[in-house]
Amino acid sequence: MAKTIYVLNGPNMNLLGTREPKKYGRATLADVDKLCRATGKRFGIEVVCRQSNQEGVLIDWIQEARAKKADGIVINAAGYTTTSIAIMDALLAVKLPVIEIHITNIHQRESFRHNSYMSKVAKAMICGFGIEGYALAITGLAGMISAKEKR
Ligand code: DHK
Repeated sequence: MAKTIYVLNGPNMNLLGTREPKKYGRATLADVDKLCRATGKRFGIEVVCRQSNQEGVLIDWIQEARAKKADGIVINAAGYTTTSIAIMDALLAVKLPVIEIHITNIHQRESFRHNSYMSKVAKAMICGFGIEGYALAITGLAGMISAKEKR
């Protein structure tokens, strides 16, 4: 059966390309979505890309991923990473493999960015690779999904 994963981006990620380019680079969210779809295609996985500035909308999409029988989630919860117990609970509730991703190396930044609620429930976390991290996250998740299939 065809596989699907959701790639969810949180607040301000719609501003990629113009937002603090020294930290986040010049690539836009459209570039990220394109990279994600192309990476998924290499593994025969359809990638659903979504971005919202609102916590509840992100939670609805996490629940939708489960309802639509998606195989996993890649999430950059951005500013909600360090605050949202509600997003963490949604990820726990849907019982899908989750990969957390950040464009920057959050551990080299301010200490308030270090404590990630997503890391508490994610299978793995990638940070500091720029937007290439999304391709790495999808590649890793694709490996997990196919390993699970073989079990
Ligand atoms: C993006 C954000 O918006 C910040 O709030 C995080 C993350 C870091 C990133 O590197 O992709 O702290």
